[in-house]
Parts: sequence; structure tokens; C-alpha cells
Amino acid sequence: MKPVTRKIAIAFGILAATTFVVAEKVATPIAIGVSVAQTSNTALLGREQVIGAQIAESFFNSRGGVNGTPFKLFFEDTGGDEAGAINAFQTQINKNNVVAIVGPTLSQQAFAADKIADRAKVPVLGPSNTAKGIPQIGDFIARVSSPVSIVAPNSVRAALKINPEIKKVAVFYAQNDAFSTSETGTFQETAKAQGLEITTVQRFQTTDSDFTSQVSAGLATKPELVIVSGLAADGGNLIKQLRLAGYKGLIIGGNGLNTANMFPVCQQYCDGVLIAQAYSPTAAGSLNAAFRTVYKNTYKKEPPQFTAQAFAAVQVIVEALRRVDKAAKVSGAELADVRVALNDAILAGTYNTPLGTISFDKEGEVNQKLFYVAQIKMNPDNKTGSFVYLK
Ligand code: 1QQ
Repeated sequence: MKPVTRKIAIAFGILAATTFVVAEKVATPIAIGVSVAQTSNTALLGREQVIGAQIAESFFNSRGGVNGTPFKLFFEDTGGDEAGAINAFQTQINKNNVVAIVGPTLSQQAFAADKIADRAKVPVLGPSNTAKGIPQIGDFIARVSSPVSIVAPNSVRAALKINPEIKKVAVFYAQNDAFSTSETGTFQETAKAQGLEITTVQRFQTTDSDFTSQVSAGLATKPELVIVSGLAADGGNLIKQLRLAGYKGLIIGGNGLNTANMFPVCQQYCDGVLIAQAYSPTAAGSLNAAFRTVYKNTYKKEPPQFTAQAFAAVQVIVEALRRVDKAAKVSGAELADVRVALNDAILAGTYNTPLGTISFDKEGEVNQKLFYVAQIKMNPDNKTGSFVYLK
């Protein structure tokens, strides 16, 4: 292109770009984004989140929505990787014009996608990101999912209560996943603090399905406890292969294994696995009772943690929106202003959720009080089972 022609082209480009920067208004119904994994192996976890968000949508809309204005959830699938999360977030921010985003499923994805929302000044509420450092990504990033540093130690204490003789621990973790790397750090610190010996640390990838070398190296150290930090598909296969190789001791699974969608993968070999929980179906509180009833009526079982956390994330946004809306009507207001006011309101509030009463510190870290440990009980069909909460 000749220099003059190029200058004209650039000038037109700038003009075109500027004409498109019209100030967006908040639509009715009010758009809230939900971007979790609806496809890929990560959907074993994400599918439970979709259900929680959908329950919250009808539950809170039937109770007046945002002071009489309905809200609508926009689902944009992230898949299981960073690129998928980035794309989904961009669609939420620029096309769906959402006031806030619930998502993504994995911390690994959050470290990539949250920055984009933060720069665009769009509040993000992580429904399941538990790695160290998530709220610190930016001012617009908070989470309802308590971090591994608080949740994970509960399962180690539970294992020692079941078998006080445990001394030797073998640790396995997915080294290509930010959450798994963070969680194994917590598990290893906890084990040491409890006076246990870590006999081996075995690494794998979340994409692996054959763990022959890690299993034989790990079991050669004669552990009395195995701790696995990975995701549902890889973690389920690893547990199965540990049992098939003859390991008889207790197994602790991390948060990435915290779903009944793992059961068809590990089958009867999942029986007895201990997993810490940031939610209990029987926790006190009228909202949990209502949520539990709605879930059980449809799914004929107890609600899982990821479903409760996704419900809580939507709830927090709706309740914060109600406060913003009381000060100045949200529907029809400048989208950019509402996003900023909503972020402040999210952080300022206290919420009675199915997870108990939660609030946030100024960085967006959740304050939650009660945690639990459940043990997997498989049914005779070897495909279904349940999480039995320990006392
Ligand atoms: C994280 C997690 C996931 C395993 C939950 C779905 O805790 O990535 O932080």
C-alpha cells in the first residue's frame, strides 16, 4: 500500500473503531455470564456447576430477581483449557454485555482469563478456583470457593483419625495444572506438620491415562496413605490403577476428584476415598434447606459441592445487584458504571448461602467458616455411589 493510501486507511480504521465505542446500557433482563466447562474432561466438574447456576436463576427470579427486574444467565462454554476460557470471557464481556461473570472452572483457566475481565473492569466470581493467588489476580476478581490451604488439611486430619498408625505418605499430583500444584503443596505441608514422612512425590499430566510408572515407583516406597491432586478423569484412573496394583491403604483425593462424575472412571476402586468438602447438604440454614429440596426433587440425590458453590456465586451477584439497584436503578444504566458499583457491592456484602454465611476480604478472598470431609461409598453397580459425610 502507498504511504498516503495507508494513512487514509489508518484514519478510517480509527474512525470506525471510535464510532463503535458507544456506551452500552444494562439490558432487561439483566445479563450475568456463566463460563464454566461444559465440554472436555473438565466438564465432569463443570456440568455440576451449570446445574447450580440454573437452579439459582429460577430460584432468585421467582423471588423477584433484582428488585422486580429479572436477570438472565448467559452460558458460554470454556472447555477445559486457557484459550477456551479466554474466548468465553471475551464473548461475555463484549457481546453478551454481562454485568459480572461466574467462572471459570479451573484455576489454571482463571490465571489466564481473569486478567482479561479485570482489565475490562468486569467483576469475576470464581465458583471453584481454589489455588493460591486467585483473588490477587486483580481488583475485580473474587471467589466463593475457599482455598486449598484451608480446605485440604481437613482430609489429612480425617485420614489420621481413621488410621492413627499412618506414618508414610506417597503424594501424586498433576504438574501441568495450577490448582493441583497448589493443592499438593498444602497436602505436603500438612503431612509434614502432622509428623508424617513423605516417601515419594510422583508427577503426572491431567491428560495422562496410564500411570504404570508412577504407581510402581510410588508403591515401591510402601506408603500407608496416598494423596492425589489431579482432575476427575486422570485422578479416577490413577486411583483405579493404584488399587489394581494392590495398594490397600487409605487414599485422599483432592478437590479435582470431588465429583460423582468420576465414579464411572474409577468404579468400585473409588470406594473409601476421602475428600474434603466446602459444602454439606445437611448444613444449617433456611437457604441451604431450600436449595437442597429443589436439587433433590430433580436429581434424586444430595447436591454436590460444585453445584452448591455455583448456586452461591450467582446468589452473591444477585444480592449485590439488589443493593446497587436500590441506590440507582440498574436496568438501563451505563454498563461500565454498574460493573464497577457491582464489584464494590460484592466485596462489601454478607451472604447467607448454602455454603453458610460468607463474606469477602478486601482482596476478594472468601471468608467461610465450616468445612467437612466425605468418604466415597460405591454402590454394587460399581458406577454410582455417594459421598458419606464423616462426623
Ligand atoms: C481449581 C479447582 C478445581 C479442581 C475445581 C473444579 O479447585 O482448579 O482451583
